[in-house]
Amino acid sequence: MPYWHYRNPATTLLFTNTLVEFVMYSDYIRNVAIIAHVDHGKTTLVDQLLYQSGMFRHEELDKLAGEKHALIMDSNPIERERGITILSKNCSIQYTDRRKNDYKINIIDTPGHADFGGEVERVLKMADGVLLLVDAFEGPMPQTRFVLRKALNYELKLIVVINKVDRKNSRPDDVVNEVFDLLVQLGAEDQTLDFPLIYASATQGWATTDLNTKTTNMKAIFEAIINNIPAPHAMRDAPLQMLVTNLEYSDYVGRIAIGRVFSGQITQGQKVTVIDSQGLHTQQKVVQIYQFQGLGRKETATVHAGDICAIAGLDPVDIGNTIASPDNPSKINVIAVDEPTMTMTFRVNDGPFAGKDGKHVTSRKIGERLQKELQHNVALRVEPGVTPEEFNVSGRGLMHLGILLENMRREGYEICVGKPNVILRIVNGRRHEPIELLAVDCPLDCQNAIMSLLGDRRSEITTITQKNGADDFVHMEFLIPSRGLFGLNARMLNATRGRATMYHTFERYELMRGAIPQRKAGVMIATTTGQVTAYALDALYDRGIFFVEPGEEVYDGQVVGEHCKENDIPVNVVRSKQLTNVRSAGKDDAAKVRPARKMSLEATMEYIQADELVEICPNSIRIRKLFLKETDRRRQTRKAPR
Ligand SMILES: Nc1nc2c(ncn2[C@@H]2O[C@H](COP(=O)(O)OP(=O)(O)OP(=O)(O)O)[C@@H](O)[C@H]2O)c(=O)[nH]1
Ligand SMILES: [Mg+2]
Repeated sequence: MPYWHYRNPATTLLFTNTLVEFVMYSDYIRNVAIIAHVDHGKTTLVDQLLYQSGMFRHEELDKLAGEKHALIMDSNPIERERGITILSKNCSIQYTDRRKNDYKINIIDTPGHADFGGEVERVLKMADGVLLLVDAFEGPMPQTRFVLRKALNYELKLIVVINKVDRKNSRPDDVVNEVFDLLVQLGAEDQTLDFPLIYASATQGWATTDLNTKTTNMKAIFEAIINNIPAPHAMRDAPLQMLVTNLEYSDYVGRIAIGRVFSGQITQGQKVTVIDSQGLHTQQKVVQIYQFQGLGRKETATVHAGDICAIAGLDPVDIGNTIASPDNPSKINVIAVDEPTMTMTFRVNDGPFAGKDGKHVTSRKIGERLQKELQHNVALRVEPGVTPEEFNVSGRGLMHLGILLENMRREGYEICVGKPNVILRIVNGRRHEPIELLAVDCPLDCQNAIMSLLGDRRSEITTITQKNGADDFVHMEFLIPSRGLFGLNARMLNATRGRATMYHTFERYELMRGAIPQRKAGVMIATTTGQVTAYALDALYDRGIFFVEPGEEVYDGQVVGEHCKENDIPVNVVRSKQLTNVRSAGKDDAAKVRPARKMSLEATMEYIQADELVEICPNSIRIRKLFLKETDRRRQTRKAPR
């Protein structure tokens, strides 16, 4: 029996009556997911709810916060570095209402970046309702639309939270209207259009139902959850059904399956039937059960329908499997997550520096790592490539695949990846391509530059608006082929001197549009293996921009810079000055060192062309030509169809 049960006077009275006791159990649970566009403040809000739950000392929580956004729930290293959420996470908060009833609120924080949309889809089935956060200045953005559409599909109860009302130029009333319009566009029913509404400042830790009445705490959010999100619909007498929505691995207990019990109950030591996605049944035994409590978990003997828990001892078990009663096993239907829209080839690093840096370099190791990733990365697909050294890996976007590569690199893998391609579909014999909804916010004086950039890329404009309180800014929305997004961010930042922001989310497949311009500039290719010298770079400075610095090791066939013209050129960047006994009079000997262009992993993936690869190693990221020898490259160009 969970501890909050004992503290509930209403329940204590009913202890003798097990039936009523059980009804009470799930009545005091709420399962809620927090969804929004990227950076609208989901994780900050969950952190505040943890602080204000009274379950922890503030100093305890302060110690758990870290790096860029100093958030507790963004707990993995890449999340901390980049200040974004990548994985959905559970926590559980105890809340006592005015009538002294204790509730357990299971909260699921989700990522807002479009590439991690699969993470949102994966967890929504655990929830009975959602808090839709919308930035009080930005209003609904592409990912707001995506996650809201998913929540409506699952028929989850909606609470709207207009967050960041403390922002100077916030425009909460307009934003509420925009959310309403979005709901109408998405075909929401009247009941949903009548959504409960809360205004909040997650950073300042307060929330209110009426903007004229400021508060000092988040009570309005807790109360909205308790009063509006339905208690889980739990059938006590029905046979056990639990849906697995996440997997973890522990060295001590092996696989841990996390999910929600939809009916019946699950008990330690119990025999269960695990039904996999193909409908195959395996008889297994539950070894341990944990319930979520605050940020941690506590072992427990039994979990009843309605609650979320973690189960150790089951293997095989996968996301989407049902854990059922052996007497009457039946499967829970899961809604399939969206298919990937982008694919890339991962291949063994066969460059001259292979194995210098990483621990895991073989195709077997890479294959095993990708299989492991598939177990929990629900939107990822892996297929064998044309040779045993290659794998075709598909995901939702550059960042989705980029984070996987970043993780592998940190774990000591070396990999080469080819140019990402969008996944086409053949519908009625005709090629269709993914189309994305792109939102751009920029100063008015950049509008023309952006329009011409996007006009080239087969996009069509759907909206142009100016937000109140930001008259010199314009908000534009476009429908654009996913292909057109490659390299767009860098060019847009260039064209607007970093003053534009863009976000995109997959919208639908449409008939293939025409050609889209590729990278205009050629590259500079190293002709000699060795150490880059300042002397050589200085002599070549008018040829373009270098990606390497003096002292770096490069090899023959490596791309070391961008040429200022359209063709590729070979360059010798390891050349050093001939030493003579004679000093040249009046000439400055010191070569000028100019800054190199350093690109992030994702930027290099966007940058490369079909005849290039990105070589990703634990301590370096290089761009290289697929064929390292110039003679091979020439032969290949001659073979290629014109
Ligand atoms: N002014 C203001 N800033 C806020 C508020 N809430 C969050 N922020 C800031 O917004 C930024 C993003 O916050 P996060 O909580 O990481 O946003 P998120 O929605 O979890 O982002 P993702 O998980 O990456 O989608 C941080 O810099 C926060 O400090 C708020 O109420 N007011
Ligand atoms: Mg977050």
